[in-house]
Amino acid sequence: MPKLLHISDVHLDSRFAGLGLPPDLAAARRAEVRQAFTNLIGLAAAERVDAVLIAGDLFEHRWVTKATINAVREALHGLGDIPVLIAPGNHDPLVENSYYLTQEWPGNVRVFGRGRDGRVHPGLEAAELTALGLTVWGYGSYRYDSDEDVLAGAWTALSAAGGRGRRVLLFHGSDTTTVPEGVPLFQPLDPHRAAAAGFGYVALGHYHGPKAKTVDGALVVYPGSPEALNFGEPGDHGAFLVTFDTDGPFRAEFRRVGRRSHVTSQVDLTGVTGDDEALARILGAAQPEARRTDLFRLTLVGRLDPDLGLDLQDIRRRAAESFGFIELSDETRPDWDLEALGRGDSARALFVREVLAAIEAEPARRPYWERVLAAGLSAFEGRAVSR
Ligand SMILES: [Mn+2]
Repeated sequence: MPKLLHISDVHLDSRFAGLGLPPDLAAARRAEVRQAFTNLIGLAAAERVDAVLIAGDLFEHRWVTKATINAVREALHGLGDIPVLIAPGNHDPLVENSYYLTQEWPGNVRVFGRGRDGRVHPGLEAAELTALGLTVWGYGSYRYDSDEDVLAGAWTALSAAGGRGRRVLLFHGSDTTTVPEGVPLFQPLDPHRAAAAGFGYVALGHYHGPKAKTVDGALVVYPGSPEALNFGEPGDHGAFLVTFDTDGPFRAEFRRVGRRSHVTSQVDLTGVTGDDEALARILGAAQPEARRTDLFRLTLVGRLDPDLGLDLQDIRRRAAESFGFIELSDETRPDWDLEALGRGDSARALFVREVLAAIEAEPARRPYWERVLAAGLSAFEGRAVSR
């Protein structure tokens, strides 16, 4: 049974910026991304796939080194006669000095959008995989930003062309029926139109979480980044192995490749009696092996005895000894007895009643008013404000 490997969004040589990673960890993550790509090529060879589809953002054009590009070319060359089809995305677009254009690529590699003259020729192109009875239509992005419906003109011609059902679309863009929060819209694609144009498998890239769904009989898949790139990319990461019969539907099986997960969660400190117990709760957020490997962004929550006075700096320092990477933010709140504190004619009672009224009037700003309350009550008691 024919088999394909569908990869996307490897983001080789991503800087891992904006995460607050120490430089050596960011460098380790870049090496792990390179390793994830090597592992995927190894998977393609081990599974004896008939073709490899790369749906864009293979590398970050702005940061990728020549050494990385050479390693990629060598790895793809190592696949021998297994065809590798690449549809560049918005991080590795076919700009003038793109390595896709300036470098020789092995004979088994085809980059959609790169003409025989080594220049950009935008538009949807067909690659016939005759041995598989499959036509892969691909589009090479050549811009960093584009909210243009670049396939708009292609659908009618596609509907008229032969080979329905045994067609694959390889494309980097946004499935307009499910746009994840915070992901910029890039080359919008309506999967219903792709299904109507006869594509049985829609091999997408751009969204970084793995997703597979059936739309009007077409299997529409985002493999996601094989190694998670930030805290917006929780869960398992990898690629999809795709199989199909001559007449049957396409099937896609997820294979995990990513080494480290990004974990965002809360740790409830309600009821702790001191630093040691708080630390124990934080360590309890993950298994010891996961603490070493995965990256954690934990928020401390819950209501604490106002007299407890946790030493957060010390807790942070001790937690860091057990975690490979941990970010701790404190959203705990003192467990004041507000009803009692708000009774009477004291300035403090008046203050408490005013703040409670403000919270009631502006529930959306509750976190702000609770900080006001904590600061004010601490001041009334001559206590230092923690944070
Ligand atoms: Mn991407």
